[in-house]
Amino acid sequence: MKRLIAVLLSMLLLCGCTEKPQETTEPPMTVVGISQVGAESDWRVANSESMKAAFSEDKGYRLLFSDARQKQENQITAVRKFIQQQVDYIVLMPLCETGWDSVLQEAKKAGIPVILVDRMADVEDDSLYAAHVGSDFYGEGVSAVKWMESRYAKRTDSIEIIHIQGTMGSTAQIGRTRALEEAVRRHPNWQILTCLDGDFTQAKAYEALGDYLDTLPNSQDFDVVYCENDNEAFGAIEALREHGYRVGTDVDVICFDATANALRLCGAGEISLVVECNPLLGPLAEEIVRTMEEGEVPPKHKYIDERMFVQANITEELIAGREY
Ligand code: GZL
Ligand code: ZN
Repeated sequence: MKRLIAVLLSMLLLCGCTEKPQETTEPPMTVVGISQVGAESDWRVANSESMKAAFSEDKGYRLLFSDARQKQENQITAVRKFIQQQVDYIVLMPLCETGWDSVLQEAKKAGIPVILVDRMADVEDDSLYAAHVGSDFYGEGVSAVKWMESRYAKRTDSIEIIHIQGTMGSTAQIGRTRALEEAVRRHPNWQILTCLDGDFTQAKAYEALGDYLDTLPNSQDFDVVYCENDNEAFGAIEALREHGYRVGTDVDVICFDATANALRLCGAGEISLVVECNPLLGPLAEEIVRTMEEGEVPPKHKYIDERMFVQANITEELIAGREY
């Protein structure tokens, strides 16, 4: 009899049917589709890293990440793919402001909330996105021209400015350009010598400024190169040097983002002013998703605080202490 019980027990143990079946207690993953502009600048690389860290698996997210290589049509294709994949949320860093209405209508029809990060999308109906988190690009430009006003306050001769713009039609370019153009209208002795398209990249800024400097009579003086991001400043400095200009002495280079390399060049006196544009937007975007997961309504717009740097307030410790 004992043997029978022993055999029965071992059979029970073997089929494991003595334990309760393991219920999977993990909540389902939240699937997030992210459409990123590209990898055109140090800022963009830091922004991508921040987004990937915020929407990580251990926080309960399955992340679908698409790099559009700076083409809006690639972003639209990616958003359509996310809709087909029925993701829970779409996070879009829009390359430029226009051209989003129809694809965001499709997302709305599919019941998928869209969160705009960094730049803005200019849509007829702002119910096409649930929330936006980014920078006040016009405010960044105003900070830069305020610094120029104090720097050149005593000058009565003309202040010649070379303007290298970022990706045309992007909110960052629109805001930073508007601030400069308004200031030039305010100051009769300020003059924009030329406006070049740097597309937020080092290579384009180097090429565009180099070509322009080739057309100038030897050592024509000008006062400022207003670069709409750090990487354009890196390219501009190369071109200025190759044309015999002493950067920081003959000409002031101004830029936006405040990545580590730009801060180092500013600390060395090569870049005169760096206006911060914070790429660490991942946690703020994730907070929006979490708010919506909890059935709450997130604020429509959230702007991240930013500051300015000149050589006097830059130290190695400051640079070492920053996340990008
Ligand atoms: C600004 C961002 C801009 C950065 C550039 O928030 O959109 O795009 O200033 C980046 O470096 O390419
Ligand atoms: Zn001058």
